Amino acid sequence: MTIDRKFGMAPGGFESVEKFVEKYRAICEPDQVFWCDGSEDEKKFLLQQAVSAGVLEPLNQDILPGCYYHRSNPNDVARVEQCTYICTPSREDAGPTNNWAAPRDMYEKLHGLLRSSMRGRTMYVVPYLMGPPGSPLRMVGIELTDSIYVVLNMRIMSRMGRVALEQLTGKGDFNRGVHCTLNLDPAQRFICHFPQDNAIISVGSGYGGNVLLGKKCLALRIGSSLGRQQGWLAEHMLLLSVESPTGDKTYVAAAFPSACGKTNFSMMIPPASFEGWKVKTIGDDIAWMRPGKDGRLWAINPEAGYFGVAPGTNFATNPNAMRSIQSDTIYTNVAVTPNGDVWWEGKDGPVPENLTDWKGNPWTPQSLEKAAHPNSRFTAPMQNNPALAPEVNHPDGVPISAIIFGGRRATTMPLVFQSFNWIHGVYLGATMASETTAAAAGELGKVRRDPMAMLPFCGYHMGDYFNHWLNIRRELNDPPRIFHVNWFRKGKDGSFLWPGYGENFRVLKWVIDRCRGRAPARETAIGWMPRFNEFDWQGLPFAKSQWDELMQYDAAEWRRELLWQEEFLLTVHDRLPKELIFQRELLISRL
Ligand code: GTP
Ligand code: SPV
Ligand code: MN
Repeated sequence: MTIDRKFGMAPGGFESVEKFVEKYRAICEPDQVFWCDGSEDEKKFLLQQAVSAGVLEPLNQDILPGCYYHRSNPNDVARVEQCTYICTPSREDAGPTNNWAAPRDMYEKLHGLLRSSMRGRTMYVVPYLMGPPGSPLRMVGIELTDSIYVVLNMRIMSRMGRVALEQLTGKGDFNRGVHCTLNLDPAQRFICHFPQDNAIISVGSGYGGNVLLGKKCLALRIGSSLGRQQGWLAEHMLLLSVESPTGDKTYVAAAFPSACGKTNFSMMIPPASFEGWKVKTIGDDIAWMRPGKDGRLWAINPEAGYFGVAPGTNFATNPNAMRSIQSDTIYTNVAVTPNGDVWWEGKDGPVPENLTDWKGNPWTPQSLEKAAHPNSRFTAPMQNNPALAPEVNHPDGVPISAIIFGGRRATTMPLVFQSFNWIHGVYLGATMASETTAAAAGELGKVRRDPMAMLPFCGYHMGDYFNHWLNIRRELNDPPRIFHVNWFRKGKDGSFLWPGYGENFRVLKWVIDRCRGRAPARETAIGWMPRFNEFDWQGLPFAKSQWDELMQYDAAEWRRELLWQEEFLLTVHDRLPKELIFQRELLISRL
């Protein structure tokens, strides 16, 4: 069978795409080159191929129509920060928070690994568009990959195929991405970014953020670097709209680190007592934001699907996610039931008696290991989301009123507080910390600094990044208000003090009311805070004593926190904006 094919049309910039493909065809020497057009026929064909190659397993098509299952190599189930490199000409430009390698050395090493690497395999050419067609922020990427799983995921996560080629400008300014699975040897796993060439090369992995190059690699690492040069922001943020009973809409962006609640927050359903309030999803992971002509900050979601955490997802915590993953979804590393349904820890209903776990082994409730990997995921098209906001396709995006930063903190951080102003808000983002999760390989539950949830994703010097945030303020005459939240504070018995999920709407409503000048607050040393009786408690019995525990800031804990913050700020000290040092001094004197 021949699947060597190309498009009949020749949109602008097509020649440079061909040159790029030809360059890596010559290096990788695939048996064939397959140009993806994004059509339905092609999807059917690729699914068939993936199933016959054993890459995907069809799930029960009566329960989960169009859904497939994929199991990763157990050594390859999360992002790998230690193998991720920013290859700028000078080490200083990558900064102390990134691994760095000289571009020439890294190209040489990677091209060595890529040489003849696709013999006996197919090289797929995946043109993809990040952002709505016609958006001033949109970006085209071409990902070359030898993984059919990557192609089928990119098809969900981005606007893939013809639509992307049609957005080429003819200046050759598309992202050049190369992915090769190699033999999944962790010693030969490299996720490398070349911002000055708008290029990415990823080898030795087949998993999510390592290989779906439009997502973390382009939309955040390369994106943040381009954003700095061009005056916009690429952020690890969800985007949502809140519609009040009277019909006014407020748009909010929120940055929480990986596996800290973005997908859940972006799809939340307000508690029943909030009649007439609606929350709609614009994005669940990434936001590109630029100052508009009107002096407001406008945001788009560059993605077209959700690569979401499965464990903990159920009809009580996130009904909209559950409805989004009933059809045309790829499940990765969850457990499978004997009749071809999927299961994970924290799914609705009783624990099944017999499962095949994420490693392919038989599993029963007595098994000591988890049935689903803690970082098991679903890949679902955003069109499946019943709460999808129509604005998701607006080329200009939506004007943001509030930015929320939040981490996973068992102690220290209250449920919510508001910054005094933009610079103080940038300080809150810059000094954020969170417990590590299964989304990245490494130790779990360790508190680490994760500025603006961008520690693994900022493609340049973190000090320059903070400066860029401060500079953006100059382009705004109506800047978003900035808040800090923590859904994960624990009481003395180790359980969460706050119910979270849909109940987070109460916090969101306070945030929106603050932006609209409708809610009072108390000025404290750390920021503006709601009082117990100023919070909207309709439908939720919540004890004042629990609220006090949830909202308190303890002087001893904060002294320790400040020392930690300083430790981190010292690492980026050479390019740290002085404004942030002043903020720290102000905070100390207030405390
Ligand atoms: P990435 O896709 O890795 O960027 O993660 P994310 O930020 O989208 O996190 P997600 O919404 O998938 O949530 C991650 C985990 O946190 C899941 O297991 C959720 O069940 C849990 N979680 C989300 N929101 C809350 C909350 O409000 N309270 C509590 N206790 N847990 C939550
Ligand atoms: C994250 O880790 O923040 C994710 C999952 O959204 S991945 O795409 O693997 O980066
Ligand atoms: Mn994420």
